[in-house]
Amino acid sequence: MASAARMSAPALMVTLAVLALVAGGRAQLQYGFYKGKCNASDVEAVVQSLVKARFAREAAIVAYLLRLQFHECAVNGCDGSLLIDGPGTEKTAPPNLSVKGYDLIATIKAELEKKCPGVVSCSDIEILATRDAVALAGGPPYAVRTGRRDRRQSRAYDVKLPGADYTAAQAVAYYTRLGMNAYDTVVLLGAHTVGATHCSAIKNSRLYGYGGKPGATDPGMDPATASVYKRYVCPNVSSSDGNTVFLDDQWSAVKVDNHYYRNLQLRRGVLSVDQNLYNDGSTRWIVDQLASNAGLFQSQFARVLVKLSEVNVLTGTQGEIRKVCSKFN
Ligand code: HEM
Ligand SMILES: *[C@@H]1O[C@H](CO)[C@@H](O)[C@H](O)[C@H]1NC(C)=O
Ligand SMILES: *[C@@H]1O[C@H](CO)[C@@H](O)[C@H](O)[C@H]1NC(C)=O
Ligand SMILES: CC(=O)N[C@H]1CO[C@H](CO)[C@@H](O)[C@@H]1O
Repeated sequence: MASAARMSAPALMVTLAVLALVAGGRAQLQYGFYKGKCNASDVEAVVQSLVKARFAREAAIVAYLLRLQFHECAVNGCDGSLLIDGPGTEKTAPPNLSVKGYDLIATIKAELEKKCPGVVSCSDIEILATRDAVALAGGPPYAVRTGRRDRRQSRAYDVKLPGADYTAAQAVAYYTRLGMNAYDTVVLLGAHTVGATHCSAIKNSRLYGYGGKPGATDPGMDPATASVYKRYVCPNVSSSDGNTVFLDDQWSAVKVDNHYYRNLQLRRGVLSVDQNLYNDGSTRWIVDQLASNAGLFQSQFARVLVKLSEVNVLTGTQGEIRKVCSKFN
């Protein structure tokens, strides 16, 4: 083929049109996909107003939605399959048992079905709602492309999510399969700037049985922090298993900021996987860079959330637009 530089303008346009047709075999996501498709309603504005109302009542919704987007997109792509109810669906897999926010997605869907039935996919609602919650929580505003469709399949045995005790190398390897690199991985884990876990996630592995040794505390945890956890938050009794442990400091638990990385520098990461990003020399520089530059974290966080939101999506005539997010049509 002649190079574009040597082509006449009409020849170039024909060439571009042919290329567009070839690419069009698989429909693409696009900005403002729903513009003009929902009668007089602005779909993105409807989503945003419902997220805003929920955020005002419960700011932790930002954590629920971020985790929901992660669990959705990491398993067969951002396809709404996490939302399906019933025996053996993705939702029933152990890591999903503590995912929350399904009710908000259902509320948004119901509202949009009233305005334009069968138009807006559940997978797009998940991505738009997360985007809106992140901005409300002080995170970066960012544009997302839409036009995702919902998969007609959801299987618990497809769910392979990373472990809380992963090394940095294991975490990076996990995200490499999703098209991410080490830098992206460290930025993605920055989602742990919001939300919480439970004592059961750290008692045995970090506070009372590190390395399989009874009574051992993870030496990689700042001793003062470990002692606060042991004394006040997660005492060594089984009744503390369900106690809340904020992944970032309590005051920052619903704020999307780079404080998480500063905590890692102080060896106050909560999950082993968090602290490992700093302990490992191959990712430590990324933690240091994000910790010292709040603006950089904001722009990078937006970038990786967009990247995550486009993993293995269905478009065009693939899948379906569900009527109810928890059920196939
Ligand atoms: C190696 C990767 C990751 C591991 C091992 C991991 C693990 C965990 C664990 C164990 C919890 C606590 C769950 C509980 O106790 O109920 C948690 C919570 C959370 N995760 Fe992750 N996670 C990872 C990556 C991500 C990513 C990529 C995101 C989002 C982009 C994310 C967002 C969240 C949020 C927001 C919470 C708090 C949820 C809440 O407060 O309800 N995580 N994660
Ligand atoms: C517009 O609203 C009406 C009434 O809800 C509905 O029947 C129709 O399908 C809507 N149009 C579109 C494009 O969704
Ligand atoms: C924690 O409790 C268990 C069971 O009661 C006990 O065997 C163990 O020694 C305790 N560990 C520490 C570090 O206190
Ligand atoms: C939040 C949620 O829907 N959790 C569900 C996960 O799966 C179990 C087992 O099917 C359900 O009981 C939970 O309600």
